[in-house]
Amino acid sequence: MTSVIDAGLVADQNAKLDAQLQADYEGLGGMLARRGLDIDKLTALAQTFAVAVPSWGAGTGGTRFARFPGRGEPRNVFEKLEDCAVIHQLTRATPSVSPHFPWDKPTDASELRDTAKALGLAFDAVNSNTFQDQQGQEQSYKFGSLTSTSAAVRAQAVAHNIECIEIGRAIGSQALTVWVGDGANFPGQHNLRGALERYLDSMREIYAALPSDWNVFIEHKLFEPAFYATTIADWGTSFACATELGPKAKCLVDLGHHAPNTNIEMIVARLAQFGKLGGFHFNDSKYGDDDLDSGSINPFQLFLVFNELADAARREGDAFKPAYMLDQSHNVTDPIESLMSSAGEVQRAFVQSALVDRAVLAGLQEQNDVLEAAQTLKRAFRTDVSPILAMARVRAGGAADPVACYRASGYRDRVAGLRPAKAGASGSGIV
Ligand code: LRH
Ligand code: MN
Ligand code: MN
Repeated sequence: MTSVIDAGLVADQNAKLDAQLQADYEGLGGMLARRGLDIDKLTALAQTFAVAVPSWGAGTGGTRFARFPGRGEPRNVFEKLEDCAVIHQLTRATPSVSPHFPWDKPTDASELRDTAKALGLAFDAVNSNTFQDQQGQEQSYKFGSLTSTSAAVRAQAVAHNIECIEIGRAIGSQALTVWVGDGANFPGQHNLRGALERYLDSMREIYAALPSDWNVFIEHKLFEPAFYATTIADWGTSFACATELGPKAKCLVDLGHHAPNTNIEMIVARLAQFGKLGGFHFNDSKYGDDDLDSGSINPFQLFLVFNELADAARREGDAFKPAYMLDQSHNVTDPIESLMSSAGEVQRAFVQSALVDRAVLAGLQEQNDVLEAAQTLKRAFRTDVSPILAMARVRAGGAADPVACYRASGYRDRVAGLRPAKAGASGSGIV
């Protein structure tokens, strides 16, 4: 595996933090031991955690309103992979990348697969894009894609999804994520039922093209760009469609795609209970689909999601393997730093959820000891597991402090010299 950041520099940076980390680790280990928990087991557990990086998160596409180009932005999928390799090298928690087509469409899929492999990366779910018109495209998605009233538009959108499956196959992916912006901006624009019927007809064709070991993830989103009635607006519609399509169809929960205050952990529990939890797009939000870094606004919600995942894993065993992916994009931080930070925050919630003694919690719930049950979760959430996360990284060859190490490496300066700045323009096309 090629190390993009000099391994000697990582070792030097870690050495500087070693004494401090050992002391913090011992202190936390003692505290956890008093709670009956073995810190080394938790560190080993932390090392099993993996979350995929969204290729589009490596750019500073930013907001829907403007582009403020970042220094050294990747100009193509190969440069995005290089940035993703940095993220994985330092965090050891992001061994795969989720590409988006046609943004990342390769001229040679095997070259893409081999480049990723050489960088120590694999591919997670591939994403299709029928929410945007591409240059030279025959039919426009202005009035919808898979739900369009035009058979020609639907056929084009279906063909694009099938092409995504073909590219995905060639690069070793095993899932297709379908998010469509289709919907209505005005009452009366759509026949609400008719649009969903057309969606299902289109999805049946895509489903039929899935290889036997593939899944299709249906990603719901409450609103935007459709502001009156989005066709796949909620987990209920997503669940109904996934059920209608068959066992390879599952639901994908993007944390930012719900109304404020929605109980997302309960959605997670419901989907897991009925075998339809396909995966996640982790991010955070205050208002809508804000695409902020994971854990930056509501870390307790993230913990509660992982609390449900831990419960589901205990019930379902090894068969329970939802796909973990990040989905974030904004333009006020260095995307590599933000993605490293998000991966760490999701991993933190995963480790914190393992601090909950599920048998004890079940007993408290049985006895209706509400206060102690709530405190059990709070105690886990309040525990600062940072030394476990740092030790997990160091033991796996990563960085004790990924952001500090990345800054010390001068990677951004180096790529800024190699990758000319893109002009700022309005409308990034990132949704
Ligand atoms: C839609 C979405 C979906 C897209 C990505 C770019 O808002 O979350 O996952 O593919 O953004
Ligand atoms: Mn998403
Ligand atoms: Mn989104």
